[in-house]
Amino acid sequence: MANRQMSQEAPGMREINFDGLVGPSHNYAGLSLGNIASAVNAGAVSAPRTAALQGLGKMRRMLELGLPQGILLPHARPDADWLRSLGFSGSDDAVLRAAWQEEPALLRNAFSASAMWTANAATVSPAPDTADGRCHLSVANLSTMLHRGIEAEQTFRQLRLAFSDERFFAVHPALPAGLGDEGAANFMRLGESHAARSLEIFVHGEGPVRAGDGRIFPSRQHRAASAAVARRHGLAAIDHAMVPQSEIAIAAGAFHNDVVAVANETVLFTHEQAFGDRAAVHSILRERVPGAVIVEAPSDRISLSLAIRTYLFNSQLVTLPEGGMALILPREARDEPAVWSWLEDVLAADNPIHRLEIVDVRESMRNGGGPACLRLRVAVSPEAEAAIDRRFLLDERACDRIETVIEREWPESIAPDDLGEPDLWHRCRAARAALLEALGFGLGEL
Ligand code: SUG
Repeated sequence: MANRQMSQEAPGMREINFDGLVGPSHNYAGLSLGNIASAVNAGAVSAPRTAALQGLGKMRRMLELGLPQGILLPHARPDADWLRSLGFSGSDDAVLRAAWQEEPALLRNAFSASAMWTANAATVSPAPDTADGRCHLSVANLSTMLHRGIEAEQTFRQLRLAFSDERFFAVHPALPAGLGDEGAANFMRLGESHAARSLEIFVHGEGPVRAGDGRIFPSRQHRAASAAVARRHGLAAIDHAMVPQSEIAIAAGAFHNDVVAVANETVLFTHEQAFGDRAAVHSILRERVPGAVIVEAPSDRISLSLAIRTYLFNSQLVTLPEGGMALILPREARDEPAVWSWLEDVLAADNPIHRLEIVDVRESMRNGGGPACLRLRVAVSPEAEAAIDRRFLLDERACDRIETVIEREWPESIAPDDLGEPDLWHRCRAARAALLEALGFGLGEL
């Protein structure tokens, strides 16, 4: 480890997961090209209330494990202001009505609850890794997908509010749209501990990929975007690496790298075909991460398509307060015998993973978002943690308040044609307003 002798330690650091609460407008409009689950479920009837309760259940589980848990709030949807920027005018209802009549596809985009997948909200470089010793957050522009590109403005506002203390945090706005940036979904941090100066791995695609059947899969993270984020965050050359995503994985439906790999402290938990150059990734880890452990699923036991269908690698890999690591897996991974038996072998082997926790986030999964997609990781020192706006941090009481609002206000179901119904527009707006009030936010703040 000669290369990383300048290791900075920030004692007592811990990682907070900020989950996106599933918004009241959650629906299946099939908006994401290259995301197989989103395409397969297009036109299905969604269950926003169940979806939000499932997500909240995962947050409660993390608290039960003794881990800190944060929340990011649903964005205002349907987004009449965005439609106004596209030339519709009048009151919110007039704008939404005109969009539904003239360009229903635009209204569908303005309706998406996709801000729930906060792994895509930003890329986060914790303080030990950066030149100025602050935690840097770069809002993702998500510009490859129309519905996701709408998120950056409201995400920026929320992150600026949550992490407003500039002694500890620097929040950067989104990059220009030409540089596709999908945030932490194509990013991994590996080091001795959350507190140690660590290696940040940025994973990018290299142009659209054509699958064997002729389908085109976009690469959503551009190399130049990752490089810009690394520069803005003040990462030393030795502290970061740019590695290409595997085209085979993209063509199999891994539109983000966090569908096929996840890292935590010393451990990389990955599919054999996750990276364009597997050997290069292994040698980077060996050279730059002391004690790196690679837990890899061989393709002959877990095919890529099985990994993507079950979202095995979209689990959260977390360090438990008592030591060791747990995998927070989607129920789909439990239900597949081949996956479960490989996981049992992982538990029995010599590595820090010693606990498997199953969560049910099926409503999100049906749009291509597993447990890891639903959270943004921010590792902080105790002082920085104390500077975070408390309203974004959860305890059981806050979860109870949120649950009451979801039960009372979130629609039970949304069918495709409901998107044109004024009653649903009003309901979504009122539901979000009730949530903000319950958590002590003014409408104008967000
Ligand atoms: O961007 N799905 C999201 C899923 C994001 C998953 N995030 C991570 N892997 N980190 C996406 O493709 C579907 C919405 C729809 O089709 O209505 C959607 O946007």
